[in-house]
Amino acid sequence: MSNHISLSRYLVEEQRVAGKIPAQLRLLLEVVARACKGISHAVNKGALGGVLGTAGSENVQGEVQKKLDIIANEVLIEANEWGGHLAAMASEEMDSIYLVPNRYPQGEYLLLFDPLDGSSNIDVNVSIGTIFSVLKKPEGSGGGVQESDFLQAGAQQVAAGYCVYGPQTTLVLTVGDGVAMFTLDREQGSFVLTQEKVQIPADTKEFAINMSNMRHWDEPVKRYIDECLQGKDGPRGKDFNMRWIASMVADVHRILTRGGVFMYPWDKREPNKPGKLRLMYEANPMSWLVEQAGGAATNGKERILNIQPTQLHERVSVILGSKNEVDRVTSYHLS
Ligand code: P6P
Repeated sequence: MSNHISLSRYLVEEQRVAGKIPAQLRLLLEVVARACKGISHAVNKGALGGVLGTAGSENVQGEVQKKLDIIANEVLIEANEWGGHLAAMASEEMDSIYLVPNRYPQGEYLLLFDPLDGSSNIDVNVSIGTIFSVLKKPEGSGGGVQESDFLQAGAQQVAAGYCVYGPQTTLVLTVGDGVAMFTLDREQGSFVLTQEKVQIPADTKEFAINMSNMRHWDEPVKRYIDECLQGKDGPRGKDFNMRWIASMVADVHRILTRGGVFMYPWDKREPNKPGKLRLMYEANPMSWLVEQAGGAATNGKERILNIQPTQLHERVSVILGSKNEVDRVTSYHLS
């Protein structure tokens, strides 16, 4: 019998022993994990399941939707709407918020998600993932939930995580008590604790950025990357490695596992947009995970978790990972 701790037992102990989460939040996280198992199953079928390719539609971001984007979104909605722990949901794939239907009990939590991040990698069999963030419905918001109820700074999250669908299916979660990783045991059909109290090294020799955008970057980012590229003969005095998977979940998972700095900064291609990545359901959950693992996350100028959102699908510049590197890049922006 494995001596591994199941996700369920971990969450019960976070509720009972650590007093970190109430029962309703524990139930919500169990349901999200179950939905991720269902998405993993669909993803793993690939061409055999007829789930590859585009759906012939666009999302609110104006991006072509893949069939699996829509499948993953539907799995999350259907799994979470009836349990009584949620008041509403928001998704990268839906223009507006999704209110829990009146035929189901209403809960006190708001669930936000990118149902399948990195979907440009689906058809080429590269790791993708689901990112989720949990907020509490504001007090006194009465029966109805408005989009404005979702517009809370990332520091207000009560749970955040992702599930990466790669060689392993791994759920990574924080409820404010550090970061824990759970690997899907397909024989048992359950997530099993395989790492807890994850720590990101403060220093690194590995950066992640889409180098093809170099000519569009602002000067502080150009300076930082140029210094890395100069290697041990340059001001950093050491050689750097580069990775870019074009799947934030996979890049962040690597950073949580061995350190590194991930950057998707503002660039001149669309100067009126603060960045490419979405604040509410990509940057905020990933930033909380990274901070809970001892790392840092800024938009170049301020802590991402302090940003007060004004729109549900707003974008943000992201620099996150090993604290000393994030601090350096941020200092270049502020100098
Ligand atoms: P690019 C995926 O579409 C995503 O939102 C992130 O997961 C990823 O880090 C980034 O965009 C990749 O962007 O411009 O390199 O394709």
